[in-house]
Amino acid sequence: MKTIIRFFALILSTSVIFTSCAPTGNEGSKNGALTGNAAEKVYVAPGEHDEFYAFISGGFSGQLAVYGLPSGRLFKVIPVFSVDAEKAYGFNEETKPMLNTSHGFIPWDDSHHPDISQTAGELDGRFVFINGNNTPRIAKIDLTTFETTEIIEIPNSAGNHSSSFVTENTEYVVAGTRFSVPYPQRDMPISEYKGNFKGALTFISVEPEHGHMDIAFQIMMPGFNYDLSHPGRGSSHGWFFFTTYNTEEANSLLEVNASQNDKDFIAAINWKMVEEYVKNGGGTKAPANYAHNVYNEDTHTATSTMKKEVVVVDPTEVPGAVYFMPTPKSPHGCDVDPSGEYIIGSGKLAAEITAHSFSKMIKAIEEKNFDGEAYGIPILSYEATLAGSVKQAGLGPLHTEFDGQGNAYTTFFISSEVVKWKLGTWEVVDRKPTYYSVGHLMIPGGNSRKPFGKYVVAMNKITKDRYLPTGPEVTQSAQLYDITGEKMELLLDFPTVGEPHYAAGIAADIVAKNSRKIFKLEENKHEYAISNEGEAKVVRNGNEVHIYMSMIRSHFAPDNIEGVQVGDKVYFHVTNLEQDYDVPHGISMIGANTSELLIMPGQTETFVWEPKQVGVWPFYCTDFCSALHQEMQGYVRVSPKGSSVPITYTLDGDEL
Ligand code: K7E
Ligand code: CUA
Repeated sequence: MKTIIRFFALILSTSVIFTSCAPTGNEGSKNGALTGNAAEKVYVAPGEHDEFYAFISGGFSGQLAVYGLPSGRLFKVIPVFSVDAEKAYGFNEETKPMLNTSHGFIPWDDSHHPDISQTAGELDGRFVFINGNNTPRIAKIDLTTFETTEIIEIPNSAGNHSSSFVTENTEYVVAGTRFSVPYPQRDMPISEYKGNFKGALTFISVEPEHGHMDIAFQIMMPGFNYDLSHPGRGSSHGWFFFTTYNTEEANSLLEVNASQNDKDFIAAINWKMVEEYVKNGGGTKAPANYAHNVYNEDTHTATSTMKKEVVVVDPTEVPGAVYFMPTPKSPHGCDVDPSGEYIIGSGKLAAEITAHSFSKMIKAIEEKNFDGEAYGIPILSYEATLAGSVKQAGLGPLHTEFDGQGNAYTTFFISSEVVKWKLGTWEVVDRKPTYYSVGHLMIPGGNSRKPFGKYVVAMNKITKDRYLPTGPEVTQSAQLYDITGEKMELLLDFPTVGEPHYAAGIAADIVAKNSRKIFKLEENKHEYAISNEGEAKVVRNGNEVHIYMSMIRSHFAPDNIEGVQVGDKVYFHVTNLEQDYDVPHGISMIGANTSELLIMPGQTETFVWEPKQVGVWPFYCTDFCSALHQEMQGYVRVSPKGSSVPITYTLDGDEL
């Protein structure tokens, strides 16, 4: 038995099987038999707009990238969990608090699963949420500015992977722990994992008007690994489903020791019941320490608050709220179809895809059709909840999406393909190769009651020979398929930034009309903002020098500054006075241990410069903003420490 598992583990962990093991009906050519008009279908003429936005996670880049579909054109990389010198995120004083955690300032994370906010089960296009795996966090991106405006750290959690999926009215965004950890965290032998570690499933409430996040409660589950999740919808709204692996609770050599059980579980959580329980005073207010970081659009500044308490719920104290559904072979993906009836579990080591039925699950609960329990949580009989399974679909199923027409599409990592099958009859309808080793796939609106259909995007781990080589490190990629016909059609390969895991897509017209063009100067409440050049000034306060600076085509005010000394901390507080669309200015200072600032019209940003050398040092605009952009520059005179040179500066050519 162990050798067989080892063999599977080896296949899983090593390279790609280039041609599909299953019958493909495809000639294994490099383009998957592109038909003549594929180019036409992805061609978006110069000046024309794409039909969909695709938000594709950056994986180990920690960011979220925005593409257009069907063109695959990259529009923006939104910095979320990692510093980004291009946008000064994590470098300027305003956004540094966004990356604060209980471990201090953390400049990076691993982001996997974006999900778009919903109203009544349909995408409303207000926010995108995304998880940071490594130092557990959930971020919210505002789709009027395409900027990260809130990050909340998740306590009692580790490898925040079964995250960040939203319920159908965005009541909650959910964060589930991949790694179980001691609860409360403490110094203890790792060998005592079993029975002592816990897996927190965290429900973060999202306030309807502004989307403000707050941890509502954490359910302390047995010490399994909680891998992925999706919300119920329609009839199953009010429930949330999480795949688990390592129900063996092994703590070493998991590739063997966590593959012993024939079935792991999908945990079904009746969150409405837990919500009610907490509302009535249930749960324990437990001490905790986690950061809640909020970016304020009026002050253009983020603040970080450390929170000290979280409501913790023991699932055995809320009978009827939590059940386990046995699911074969270390399931990874956990996907719910648009009707809410089918819950699909993809066993990484299984040859078939398992579909549970929500209505059968409810019946099994009513009839107490149990097959034992785990840590006091009832295990439902496998046969009682099983709706059906897709047999011999491929090797290594990972994730499933839906087109809203009764079809499901599942990725197979090992056999590198997307397989289309029918909900209810479980028959395979079509299969197309991916290049290569596909992870997630995405149909715009796939995690909602109303998918848009039309396209599926497959996101691949490996590209090998698909693009021009760029040394040992080659690009990751996405592939676009037309799914309007009975058979899928490969249309396009496009490179991605970082490793794409999941993505979220939405019709462009829902989002584009709300996109901000400028920030209004009169609404700028930044502590160091100025509203015209006359307010520009330089103020010394001990060894701190604060420069209140403005920028407009094509000069800075002030531009010449004297009286700065070695050892000073010089704060450049810079306001862009422009009120036109698409006229940012930048600023950078020689020897500054930070990035440039790229400042949008009406916005104020700050960087700190600590001059180390005496001399006269220039600064300049980094964004080619006008014909006289090269003239947009200035000087700072730096004198020795203790020098008697007074603070002076020039405004409009006059020295003050
Ligand atoms: Cu399958 Cu992190 Cu969603 Cu990647 S995970 S593939
Ligand atoms: Cu301002 Cu270039």
